[in-house]
Amino acid sequence: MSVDREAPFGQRILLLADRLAAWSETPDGLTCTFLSPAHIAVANDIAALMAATGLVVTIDAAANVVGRRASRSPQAKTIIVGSHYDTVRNAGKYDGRLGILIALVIAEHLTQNNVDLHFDLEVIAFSEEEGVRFSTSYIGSSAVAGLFNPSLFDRRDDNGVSLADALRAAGHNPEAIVALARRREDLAGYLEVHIEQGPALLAESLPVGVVTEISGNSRFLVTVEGEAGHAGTVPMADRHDAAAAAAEIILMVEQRCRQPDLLGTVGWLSVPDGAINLIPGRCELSLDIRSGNDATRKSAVRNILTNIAGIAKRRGVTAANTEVLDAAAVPCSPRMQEAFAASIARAGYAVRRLPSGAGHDAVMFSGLTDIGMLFVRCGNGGVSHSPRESVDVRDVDVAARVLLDVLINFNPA
Ligand code: HGY
Ligand code: MN
Ligand code: MN
Repeated sequence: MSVDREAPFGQRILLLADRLAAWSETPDGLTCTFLSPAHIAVANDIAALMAATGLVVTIDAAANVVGRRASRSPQAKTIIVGSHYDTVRNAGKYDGRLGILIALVIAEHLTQNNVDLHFDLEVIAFSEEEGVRFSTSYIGSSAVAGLFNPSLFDRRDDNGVSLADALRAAGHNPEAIVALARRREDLAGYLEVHIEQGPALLAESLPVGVVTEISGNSRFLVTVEGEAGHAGTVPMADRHDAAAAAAEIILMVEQRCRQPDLLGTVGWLSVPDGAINLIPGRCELSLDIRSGNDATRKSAVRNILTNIAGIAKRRGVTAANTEVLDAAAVPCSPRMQEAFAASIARAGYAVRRLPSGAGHDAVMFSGLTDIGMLFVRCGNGGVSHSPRESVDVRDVDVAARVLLDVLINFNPA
């Protein structure tokens, strides 16, 4: 294939994204969840790609793929550039992976041109950010940031497999995860390039943007227990229908979150062992509440949990809530925002700063080092978490050049 002289980095990166997207748990579409065979295959493929670019590669105990490029400076600090390689179900090809591949191609370019950055560079493909298989996000990045919670080892997937057993089955030692934590004093920063997953850059015809902050996110698993019964014999007034209660909960969440800077979503709903002629005795659902303002988010969570209890009481069912994520809103560091803004300006583009409604691995590093994120314009109205996710090769090339410029101009002191 001829090199796209207009966008050589972009072209190579999108070809690699296609290559990684070939590994999926489903015959149609892209699903790549934590430690599935497809997930393990992608990790091995990323490791091979990293090694081919000259990075020194390890797959760590949390299944992160880590490629290191040492500086010639003694006692050099490290800049981590990363994102995640797991996906949601029926995903797009670029969420997470684009950031890994941009970092990988730029590391390759630096090595090919014998550039010493005066800091060590770690390109990290994080293993689990979406929280699909074990309903817990950031397994990979929390391990590297020293925030992994060992109580998660007992968390079980839909097949009853524990996280610890899944790690062991994939050849990892769960007890080694704690040692993955990076030390504050060794880091000079964390950078992540990610698709915007929204319409702002598209609406303003901009290829890239500087992320100012990442929204806070509360997530719960809710189990509603009612009373199963025959659909043909139990009078409506005598029912304790778990699914009908869940339906009222969903509409209440939607109503409560209809205000500025607040989002509420019930992403999945399940009636275990349901049947067409059976009154649902049990219904399981997820809650995802987000805001850039933590007080707004916490207030909404309190109201929603109180309202769930009220709905349950009135309907004669029980509702049990398990919190699976409580991530505060985090700012991107002014230093890293300025680094990206200066590089975007040097590249000749307007500098647009925007918040992220989506969560990212960067959240895990916000208490440890300066974090910065660069968004890349999405097509198809900005859609993401969908096979319709799309990026333009020239925008990807711009993003790669901006990252290269940030790294070359970064003073780790
Ligand atoms: O849900 C999120 O914000 C991210 O895609 N994990
Ligand atoms: Mn995602
Ligand atoms: Mn993502």
